[in-house]
Amino acid sequence: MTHFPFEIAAVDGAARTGRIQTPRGDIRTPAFMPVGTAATVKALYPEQVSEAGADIILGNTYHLMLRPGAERVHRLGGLHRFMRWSGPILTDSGGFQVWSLSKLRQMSEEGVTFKSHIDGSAHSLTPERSIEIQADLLGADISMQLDECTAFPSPREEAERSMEMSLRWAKRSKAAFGERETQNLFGIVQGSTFEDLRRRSAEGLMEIGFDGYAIGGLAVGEGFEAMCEVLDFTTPVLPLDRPRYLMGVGKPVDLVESVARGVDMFDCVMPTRSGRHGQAWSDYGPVNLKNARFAEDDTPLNAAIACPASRDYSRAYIHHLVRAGEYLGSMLLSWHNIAYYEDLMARMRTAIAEGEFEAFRRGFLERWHSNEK
Ligand code: PRF
Repeated sequence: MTHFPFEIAAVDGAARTGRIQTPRGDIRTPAFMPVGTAATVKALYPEQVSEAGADIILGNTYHLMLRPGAERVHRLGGLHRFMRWSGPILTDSGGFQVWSLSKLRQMSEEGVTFKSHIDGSAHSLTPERSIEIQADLLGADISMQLDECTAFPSPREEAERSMEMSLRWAKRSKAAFGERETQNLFGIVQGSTFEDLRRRSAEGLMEIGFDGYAIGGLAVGEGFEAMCEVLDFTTPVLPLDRPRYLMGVGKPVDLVESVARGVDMFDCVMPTRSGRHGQAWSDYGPVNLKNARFAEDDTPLNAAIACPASRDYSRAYIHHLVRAGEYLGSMLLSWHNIAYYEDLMARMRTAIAEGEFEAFRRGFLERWHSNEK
């Protein structure tokens, strides 16, 4: 087995900081992965993403298999070369995106068939085909098993059936992946909000043996408290020495509370999507730059962040761009939001390394719940 080395430099409570060493560069953890769904972190150049502090980005099997097609990306040299991102890439397996985006999907033991949200054409994904797309054709550094994201709420019987099928798909994903020198494969824990199902899922995955363990099926409507509770009983079951990845999460406060519960990796469309919708993130929550109160605000979004979008442009200017529907408004806000998210991760890494994570967390929560912006 050739896990990427994961060196944990410091532990503070359940929180950990360290680095995952990949052939394409180190991933400092806790890590936030900007989402590059369609071979682009929307509205940003790869250089901006990297300079903002991202060590790794996420790509999507579902979108890339539909457009431009996984075989085409392969003929063009793989996803890294195609999009000019030389760092590590983690790809999601497609199950969740089929679930949330496609029309007329049909799940069976074999896999999932669905119609494209783009042109209605028919496609299918099996655990084996998802691995072929991710690892062989796109060339992902970290591939994810195909899973079924259980809807919330689900009756226990349904959550159990779904989790057991994801476990069988985990086994098939691992068999298809085989042993690889320079690529890793993560399993995905499901089981909805049921403690025994989450434990059974984690144990089943650990028996198969993965390079890292993701927690799926959260941030699907269960709410913040329930998500924290699931993390409370799920992360302690996972191996201490392998990365833990909470999929599709979240707001800054979700990241802080999840790191406190032992999560090492995150991805979310939040910073880029909300940037395109006129929002800027800070420790105090989101602010909408369209708001009239920014019309003559000559201060920057955040002078403490070493990113031009955060430091060198006034709120008044960004307010104007957003109001006028200018592309640059989306570009600057996406850039700032990625830099803010990466800065938040860097502050958490420092706090953990210094044994000050609880103080950081308290200070953060105070700012988050204050009414200042
Ligand atoms: N499974 C996969 N990708 C995901 C999820 C999941 O459960 C989620 C749930 N928040 C986001 N992305 N494969």
